[in-house]
Amino acid sequence: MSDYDDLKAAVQADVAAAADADALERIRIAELGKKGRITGLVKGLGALDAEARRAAGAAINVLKEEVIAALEARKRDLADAALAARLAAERIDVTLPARPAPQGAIHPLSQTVDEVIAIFGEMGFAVAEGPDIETDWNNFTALNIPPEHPARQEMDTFYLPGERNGARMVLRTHTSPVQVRTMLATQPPIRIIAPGRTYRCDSDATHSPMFHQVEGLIVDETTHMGHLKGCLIGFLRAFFAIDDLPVRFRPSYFPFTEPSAEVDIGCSRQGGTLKIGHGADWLEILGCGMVNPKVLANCGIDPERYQGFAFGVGLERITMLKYGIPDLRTFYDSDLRWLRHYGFAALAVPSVVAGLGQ
Ligand code: 2NL
Repeated sequence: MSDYDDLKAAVQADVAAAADADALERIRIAELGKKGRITGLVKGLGALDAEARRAAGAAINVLKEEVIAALEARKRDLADAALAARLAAERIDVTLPARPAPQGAIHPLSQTVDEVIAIFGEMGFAVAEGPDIETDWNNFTALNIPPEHPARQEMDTFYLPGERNGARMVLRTHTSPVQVRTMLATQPPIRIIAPGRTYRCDSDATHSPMFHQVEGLIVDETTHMGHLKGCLIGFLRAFFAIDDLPVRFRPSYFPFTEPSAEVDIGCSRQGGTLKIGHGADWLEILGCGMVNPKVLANCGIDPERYQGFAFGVGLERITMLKYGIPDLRTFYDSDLRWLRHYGFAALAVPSVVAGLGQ
């Protein structure tokens, strides 16, 4: 037993009741600070004789150590309790499903371009590209389209103001000028498709001033109309994924091809709904022909030695037919709900071998 047991018990009770680190610090100052109770006891030792001072000093030192130990133990307990409370409150449920990341989608027109490239790529066609702003010569003159031709009128073609290097500039009305550039730059054999944006001064429910086209061109020494027919029948059957799709070639006229043809696919319109692939009706789908020898000559290719075929397809039209998109104008609205509905998964890259769509 020591003379300080009561004091020790009182301090221990205070320590046990301290709710936080601040309360503990207040106790430390009250007991061990400069004016603290235990500090006062040490100061009082001087008044005692040597014998009593030694005994009391030892007892006060023991008391001091015990109070310090009690303060530190309580401090540790409070810190442990605070940590335990945080761990409980911030516990992560690792079994919850991950938050979905925002997903993009491939625009149906991009999907169609990729499919068309996959089909013609398999047949050995390379992809060629060129500028949207073209010379009047590349877009019209080289293609044997005379100055008085209706396509050249302001109401059909967007002409740019002024001239560039003495040439009148237009927004290309088809992607043929890409093929003209290819013929001017390289000698046959040529086997290319030219997908891209095209422009015509026309805007209603079925015409947009900006639209998309794929043109194709083969030039070689022995290319003939049989190649043209086999190539386009193969393309249409692969694109619409109908092995026995009926295809019909109808005589037509384009200044840049001779002979020229329009191509129809079999369909039915029974009950007011269009169904591709069977039935008694026909649906016009593209234009084609043997490249006019004048066009070859204009582009620096000897028409006595070389001949070829060309075709042009509207991409919006075949996309609407294949994927059942009823309104042309929705292609350019940038409506995310529309894109999520009609769009395609980014990783489902079309390939003829792995399957084109979806
Ligand atoms: C259509 C018709 C066609 C071509 C485009 C072409 C290009 C060159 C030479 C000859 Cl460089 N022809 N292109 C030929 C026939 C038809 O498009 O109705 N397209 C939607």
